[in-house]
Amino acid sequence: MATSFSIPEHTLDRDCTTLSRHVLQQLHSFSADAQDLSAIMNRIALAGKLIARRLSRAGLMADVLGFTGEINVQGESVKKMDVYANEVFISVFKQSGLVCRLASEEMENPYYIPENCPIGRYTLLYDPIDGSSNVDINLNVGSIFAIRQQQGDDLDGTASDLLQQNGRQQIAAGYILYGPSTLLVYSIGSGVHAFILDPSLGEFILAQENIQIPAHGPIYSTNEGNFWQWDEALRDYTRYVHRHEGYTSRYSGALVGDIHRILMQGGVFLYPGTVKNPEGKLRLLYETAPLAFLLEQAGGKASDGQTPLLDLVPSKLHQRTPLVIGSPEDVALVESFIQEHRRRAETKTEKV
Ligand code: AHM
Ligand code: MG
Repeated sequence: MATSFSIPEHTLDRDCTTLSRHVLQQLHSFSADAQDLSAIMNRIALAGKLIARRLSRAGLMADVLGFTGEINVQGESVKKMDVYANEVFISVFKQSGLVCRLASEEMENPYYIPENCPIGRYTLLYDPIDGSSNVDINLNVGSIFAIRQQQGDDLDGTASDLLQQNGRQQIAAGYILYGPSTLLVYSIGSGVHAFILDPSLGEFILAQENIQIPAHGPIYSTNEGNFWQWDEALRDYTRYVHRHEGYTSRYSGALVGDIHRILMQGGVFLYPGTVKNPEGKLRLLYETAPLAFLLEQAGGKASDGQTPLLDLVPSKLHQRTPLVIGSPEDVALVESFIQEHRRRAETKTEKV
């Protein structure tokens, strides 16, 4: 007997839109390059699933939480989850034949795929667990990633080609947010798309396509405990938002969650230089450049306060940079305070 019940076609279509299928659709191609990119995204997704699984049981298992007792190349105490997540990315890519090297916040030098393993043309740059101070208290953390193509031979094994490229040479970038659900947001240069991990399927399923950041938003997100260490321009901006209606402060201490909120609701995230760290805290190659690539794809803006972030060329692998990122109008407002202070400083110097 015929039934009038029908499942809306778009619901099933969306449920079947997995990450790897989406990448191929975005590239409008089944070429070898497209297949490679799709496979890389699939491996990143696998790393995300493994990390999400461990995080979800962290408090129940021995030896997951807390510090290893070691200090990393950044001079920071290493957490057990940092080491685990770093190893997960290496492990999922080692035999893949997709990348030639991986560079991360947790390794002083890039990891080169051993010669007895298949070697690809791409480089994966990543921060395996960003905001790891949140891990032990069961709050959100994230992984950040970018894909670049190796330029030249890198025969001396110093990855010097990475120090000649600006952020516009990224092929893809994104993050995985480990929150109430696990969310993967990525761009391959044609919009920004979000996927949610469906634990019953073990797949990232399309949740939102072509995300656009609002031109202006109410949120400013920054560690105001550093106020005393900031330039006067940043202090003036902070005073401005304190004295005007319509602003609200949100800061979790984990970049991925804070940026995701701004991507969805609008506003600005700031991590400026401080007295202790004039270049700020965040690293260019695997934190700020991937996020800048992503937010620009969503219609946002990112800079170090003066120069567009994607124009910066690193001088070392773990280079840090100040970060102003978010809705275009809000980033422009912060930059206007910085420009005004520069103009005043220059006029003063001319008069002397
Ligand atoms: P991490 O990569 O060592 O975790 O450091 C990066 C994190 C960001 O997620 C966050 O925005 C920032 O450090 C918070 O720093 P602070 O505690 O100085 O506000
Ligand atoms: Mg980090």
